[in-house]
Amino acid sequence: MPYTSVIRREVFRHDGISLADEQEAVARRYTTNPRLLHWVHEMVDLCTPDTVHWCDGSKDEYDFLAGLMCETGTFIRLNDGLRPNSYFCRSDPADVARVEDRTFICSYKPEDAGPTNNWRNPAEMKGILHGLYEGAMRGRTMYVIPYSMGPIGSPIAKIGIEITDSPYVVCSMSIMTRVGKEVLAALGPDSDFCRGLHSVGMPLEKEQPDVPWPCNEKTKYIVQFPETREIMSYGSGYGGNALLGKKCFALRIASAMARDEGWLAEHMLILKLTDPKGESIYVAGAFPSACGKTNLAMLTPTLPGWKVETVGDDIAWMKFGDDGRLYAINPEAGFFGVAPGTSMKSNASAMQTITRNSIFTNCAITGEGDVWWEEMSDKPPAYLVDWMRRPWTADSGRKAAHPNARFTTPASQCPVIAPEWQDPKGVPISAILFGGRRATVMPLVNESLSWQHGVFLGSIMSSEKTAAAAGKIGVVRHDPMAMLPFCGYNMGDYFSHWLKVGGATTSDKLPRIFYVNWFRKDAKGKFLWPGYGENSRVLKWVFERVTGRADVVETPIGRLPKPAAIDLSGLDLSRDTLKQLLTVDTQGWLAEIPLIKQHFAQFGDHLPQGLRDEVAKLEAGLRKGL
Ligand code: GTP
Ligand code: SPV
Ligand code: MN
Repeated sequence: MPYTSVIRREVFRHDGISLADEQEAVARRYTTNPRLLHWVHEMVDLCTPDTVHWCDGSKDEYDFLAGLMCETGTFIRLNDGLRPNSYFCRSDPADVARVEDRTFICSYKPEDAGPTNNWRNPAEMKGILHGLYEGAMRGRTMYVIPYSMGPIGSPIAKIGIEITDSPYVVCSMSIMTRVGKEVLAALGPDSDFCRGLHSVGMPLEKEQPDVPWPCNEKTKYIVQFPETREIMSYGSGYGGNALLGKKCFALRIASAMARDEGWLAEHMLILKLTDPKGESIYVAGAFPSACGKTNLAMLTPTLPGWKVETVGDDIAWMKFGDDGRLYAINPEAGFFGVAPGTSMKSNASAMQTITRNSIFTNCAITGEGDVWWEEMSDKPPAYLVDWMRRPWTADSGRKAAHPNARFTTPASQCPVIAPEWQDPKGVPISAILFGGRRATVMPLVNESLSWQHGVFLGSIMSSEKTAAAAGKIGVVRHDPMAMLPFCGYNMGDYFSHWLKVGGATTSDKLPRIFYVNWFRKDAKGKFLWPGYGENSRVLKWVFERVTGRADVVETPIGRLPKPAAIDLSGLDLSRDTLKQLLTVDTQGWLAEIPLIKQHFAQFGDHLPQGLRDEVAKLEAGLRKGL
């Protein structure tokens, strides 16, 4: 077997040394970093895999593992004439999304995890997990994945090592991050890294056949240790549960690093917006899972002459530059995007990105060997096999793709990727958008009155739950800055950190903060705003605000555009509807006040006074308007 060193278990077991000489020699071919060698040794001892494979991130390696998965039934190679070098994959129906109730933050003190996270004592949790990991990789290969979040060598980038027993994770990580020998070279002999251990939690006994999607149906743990920058994930192979660079490292662990080091790790898209004269600004946007980041990041403007290019679609790491402005990098190298709803009409750039070299998970497969999902085309193909491996036709009365079906695709293939998307110094951010999925109350767009007020608007964000996480969908919950499932420390301290960041530079250098809502509905449940490419009309207003040109109405909730300031040219939307989208629903906002107070109360002393002041100001302002 190429690329893989075989551990001779007998030698390995009885001679008392933790790793066979052969294995040691192989490991040293990749790195001399003693911390890394030691940790891999320890994990081999604990998980007892049959073989160890050090990933080099090469195309050969990817092809080899994809081929292996085709043999085991995990992957089906799609028709090369239709979608070259792409694979179709279906998960176990018990493993389809992030599991928030099985996600833990294990800080030494419970108050450092805060009221919105599941806390466990780190030593106790490690005890439980060690029990589970013991022999967990029996019959499997252990893959060691060196990866960089951010362009290798960027001062904002960070290195992680993921150990996993899932070849699906290896292939996905090589699309989503920068993997390979260059990362180990950048790590060098002395540096430290974020440790991530992942197992699907399904060891194989002798002669036991494997299944297409191994996982542990009953037991799942997604665990972060923010103080020691460690991640341990057990039992799931899906998305953010298993691709540890993404939510576990780039958000939960990195948010704690950012707090310590004075920067921001956020659940944000990054886009470049260019006006018809060729002037550009960069905008970041935090919307909860499955609430439109990928769509906005790749938007095709309906306004002539305007251009949107993509820097990132899910995560932003932002640090101050020497000029006092916030610079953002996209720590990822690929998109793990929601498939259902993606079409040439809604997101042509995403459709063009996924034409090749992509992995499709929990979509449906056509008779021709291509993928399909709801709304990909007006008319579904005559015959499909759905994500549950059942025959499917339009009158089956169920969805062909799982609502959290996803594509995994290289960012470099995106036709509107910004040329500077890999610039190691990042791009300067002029505006930050916050927004959730709200059928009522929240207007189409609203600019904050100050940084503190903007942080307040972010802190009271609420949204209907989507299929990106397991559990009931549609329930409105507070999801501050779209970070509820991703903040690795006390959310009250996180608010303070945001306020502190605002105090670290002059206000003219700070991004302006806006709150947007594409999801307002009328009495019949129809979206009031057309969304997608039409959101360019709102981006135009944001651009004009940042460059000091658009008129506003000052209200207690913030600065709203004068209705005439939103460019509706060429759009069939009545001024009446626009008025509805842009008025302050005073009664609706007043009804939110007790909910905001209740939401804030959970943080106790950790809630910064600045945000308390903002609720009081908002309430007084609304009452005055009655
Ligand atoms: P994660 O990858 O889970 O973090 O999600 P995301 O924020 O990138 O969400 P994405 O852009 O994939 O959008 C998810 C869903 O929102 C899809 O079903 C889209 O069709 C829908 N959506 C996106 N933009 C709009 C919009 O402007 N209006 C409406 N009505 N729906 C939208
Ligand atoms: C999200 O849920 O916000 C995602 C998908 O981006 S996952 O990587 O599974 O977390
Ligand atoms: Mn996300």
